[in-house]
Amino acid sequence: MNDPRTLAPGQDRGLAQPERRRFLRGSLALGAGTLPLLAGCSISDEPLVEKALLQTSRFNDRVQAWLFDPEKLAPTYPDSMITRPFPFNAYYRESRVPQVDGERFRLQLEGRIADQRPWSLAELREMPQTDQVTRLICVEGWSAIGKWGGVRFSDFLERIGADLEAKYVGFRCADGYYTSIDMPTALHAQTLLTLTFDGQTLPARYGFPLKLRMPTKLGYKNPKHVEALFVTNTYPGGYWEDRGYNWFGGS
Ligand SMILES: Nc1nc2c(c(=O)[nH]1)N[C@H]1C(S)=C(S)[C@@H](COP(=O)(O)O)O[C@H]1N2
Ligand SMILES: [Mo]
Repeated sequence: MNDPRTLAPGQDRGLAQPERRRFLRGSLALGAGTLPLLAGCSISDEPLVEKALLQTSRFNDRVQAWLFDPEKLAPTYPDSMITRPFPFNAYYRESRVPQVDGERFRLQLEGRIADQRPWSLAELREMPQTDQVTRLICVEGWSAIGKWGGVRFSDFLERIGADLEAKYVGFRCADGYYTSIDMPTALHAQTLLTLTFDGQTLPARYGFPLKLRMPTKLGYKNPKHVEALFVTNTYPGGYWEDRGYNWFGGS
């Protein structure tokens, strides 16, 4: 379902090629000093330039601080500041949110993970739970405060014998969405594999049955409807990341 090609015009908000190039060139101004690679190379040398700009774009991302300071905590808020109603966002409209059967659901584990036994929701609920009230920031220009609860992701990765020296954790979702994160963020104290929103079972629109919630990352890095995760050293990309958004995507 939710093949982007079947969406109404304008609904796939991916960056078209010219926009993407402009987006990447925007980082030239910021990164000129760090681009010796570009000296003597024509700006129309697209693949090389784009590759350099993409690297610069990543390097200059204002959130790179997180890469070097994994101990830093994102702000948390009192329950009274929770945004109600909390906004919904996806690459499709709310009526097309996937309906996942929680009884039959099993989280699939792949890649550099010692114990790849799939997990039921009941088993995940038996692990120690924690919740936090944090701000979700969407690149489309809105932010909202919500309360998510679940398993600390670092606890889960340790429990399943994930290779914590690996570079990436990738996610596949029930709606075809996918994304991936760096291991330091996966192990960050505020990164939660969430089962609840605002004290209730995660509603379908906010990602039932599982959403990976990271207050240190922009909205698009927080996958909803997670059905499989894998640990890898091969760059996995992401749905919006492959359409020009920064991979690191911190907030
Ligand atoms: N599976 C899936 N996860 C997703 C998305 C999506 O389209 N599908 N959109 C992302 C984006 S861009 C945002 S801003 C948040 C929105 O989460 P919310 O609906 O709980 O506000 O989900 C993120 N995770
Ligand atoms: Mo977003």
